[in-house]
Amino acid sequence: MKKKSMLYPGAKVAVMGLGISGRAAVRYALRCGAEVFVSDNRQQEKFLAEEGAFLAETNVLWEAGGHSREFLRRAELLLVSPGVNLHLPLLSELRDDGVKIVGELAVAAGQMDVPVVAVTGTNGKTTVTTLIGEIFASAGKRVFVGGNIGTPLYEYLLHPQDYDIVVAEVSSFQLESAGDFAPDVGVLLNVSPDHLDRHTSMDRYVAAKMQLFVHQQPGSVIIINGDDPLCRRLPPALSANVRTFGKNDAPSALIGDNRITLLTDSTREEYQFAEMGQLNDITLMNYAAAILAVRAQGCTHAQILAGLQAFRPLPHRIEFVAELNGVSYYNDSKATNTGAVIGALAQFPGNVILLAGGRDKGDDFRLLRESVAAKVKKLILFGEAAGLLADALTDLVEVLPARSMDEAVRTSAKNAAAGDVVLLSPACASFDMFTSYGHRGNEFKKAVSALQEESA
Ligand code: UMA
Repeated sequence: MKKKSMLYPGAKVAVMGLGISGRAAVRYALRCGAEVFVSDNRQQEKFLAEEGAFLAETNVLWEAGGHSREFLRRAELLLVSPGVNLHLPLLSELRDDGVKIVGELAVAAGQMDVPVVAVTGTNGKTTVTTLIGEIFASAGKRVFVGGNIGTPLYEYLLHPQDYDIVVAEVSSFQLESAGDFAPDVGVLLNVSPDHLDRHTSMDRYVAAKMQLFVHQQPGSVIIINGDDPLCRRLPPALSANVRTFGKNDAPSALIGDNRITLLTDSTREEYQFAEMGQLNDITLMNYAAAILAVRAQGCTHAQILAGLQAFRPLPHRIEFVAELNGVSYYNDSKATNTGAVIGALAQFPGNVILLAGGRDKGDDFRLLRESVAAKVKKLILFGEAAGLLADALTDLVEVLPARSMDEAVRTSAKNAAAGDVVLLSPACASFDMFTSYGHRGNEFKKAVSALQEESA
């Protein structure tokens, strides 16, 4: 049942951040008849043309170059973008002024009268969200796929009549300001250190992830990775309707050799993937989570298999790029934390030349030591975090520096022998040298193509 909306005609609503989420928040708040004003900490000269045009078109009051208490305290409700750190002192002052501070999940909570499946986790969120969306679509449902994946939930709220079901990717940033957001099905894929520069400790990061479950209603479903000790840290009050996936401790979805078996007290349902080639464990774990989620919403075995078969893996995730002189090149640019790199290295038998580096997010690179010692023969480092990575790993493996992606790829080619794997799996954010992880992965692919052309 729908709750009363936080946004109503005449409400004074401020929006912090004029990015993708903030602009959608403004559109939704205006649609609700609110009086809207916007605050962004970038200087006005740095606004993109589309952002300037948006401000002109919506004709909202705005401030740039910082957030001021005077401007924002006039609001009764402040909608924060995910990138806004909720521990900013200004936000405490505004709370003291009586301003209610929430994010997009809190606004959407209680406003969605269709089933909601929400997916979080350190790695794999976008893949599993996309996959769940595709299975629902192949089962004939009109599905809204949004959240951290790129389309804010405000866009759903603007056109709710168009959809039968919502699948939301949700980040730890969004969960910190989620209010009583309560999905019908909540999926937690895995938890390993990430974004610790913002969350400041693992306990806080895990607590943010657990927010996905704390307001769920009786009958809602919790799906977690049963092999991940941090996912198993579910508060005891949340133990009803938990389904697990993994290899150990009798999970609800058991990962086998290129197959997944769903097990209940009375039934056994097999999903075999022989015709899709040999799937690695990361893919099987993602598939298992997605199967449990769509099964909880009534999809049949046949619909699920059809959706899985139609699904194409997303780029930049252990993506095979080329083989050149017997050396295989893989682009795993989406690996922006140590957990993702450990998962990627586990997929190769050894002889890996690893390309890593970028902007540090507070990760402890010593977590890579065991995997690097076991699998990596040379380490090529670039970007701001190259020194930190070298400090953590230099006694284990030869380290070579690179100033650009092109140089990193050329150095790896010079140092590789037939049978080796060259893997870009950076363990860091991309923003020191690239505009996004996609840009970084594309530059890697370009550099590999250049080598191919030269060798041809
Ligand atoms: N800003 C402020 N004050 C602040 C911080 C930021 O004014 O204190 C302003 C910036 O100047 C900029 C705007 O806010 O104008 C950017 O807002 P934002 O960082 O929240 O980014 P959006 O463009 O709104 O995109 C956000 C998510 N970004 C982040 O979580 C950092 C996107 O996830 C998401 O796709 C989008 O909303 C739609 O929901 C991106 C991401 O990197 C992909 N997510 C992280 C991840 O996946 O690991 C969590």
